[in-house]
Amino acid sequence: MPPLFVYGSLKEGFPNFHVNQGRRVPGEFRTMRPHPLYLVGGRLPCLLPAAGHGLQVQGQLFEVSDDALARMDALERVGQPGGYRRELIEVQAMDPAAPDPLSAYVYLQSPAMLDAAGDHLGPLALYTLEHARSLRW
Ligand code: PCA
Repeated sequence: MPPLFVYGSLKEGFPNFHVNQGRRVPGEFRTMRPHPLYLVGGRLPCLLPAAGHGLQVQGQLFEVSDDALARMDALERVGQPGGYRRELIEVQAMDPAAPDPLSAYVYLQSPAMLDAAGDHLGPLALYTLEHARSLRW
């Protein structure tokens, strides 16, 4: 089972971390390629599949069981209209001494949802606690 890369509310210390039953891989990670990360509607962090646009996005890596993944898939409404898709992405540890990049699951949003939502902030390299706390920016 590939690990899960989280960049938003499922990070340790963030509002949905209680739903994340994974085991954290120490350190910080980032996407190998730039990806657009937007804060949508003032609060929802959305990573888009458009590799090559935006910035390399920072997040955390978790070893996950089927059960843990299923709980987070339900939270992110995977497979439902307007929900996230879970796909594989290449990530690397930010520690320069770290080994090679690896493949990890990540929750992506569709550009159509972003267009429909209207206002968005970004592209961002990092979703912060300030973003998580602000209902509007
Ligand atoms: N939760 C998932 C995707 C966006 C969000 O808020 C995450 O933290 O990666």
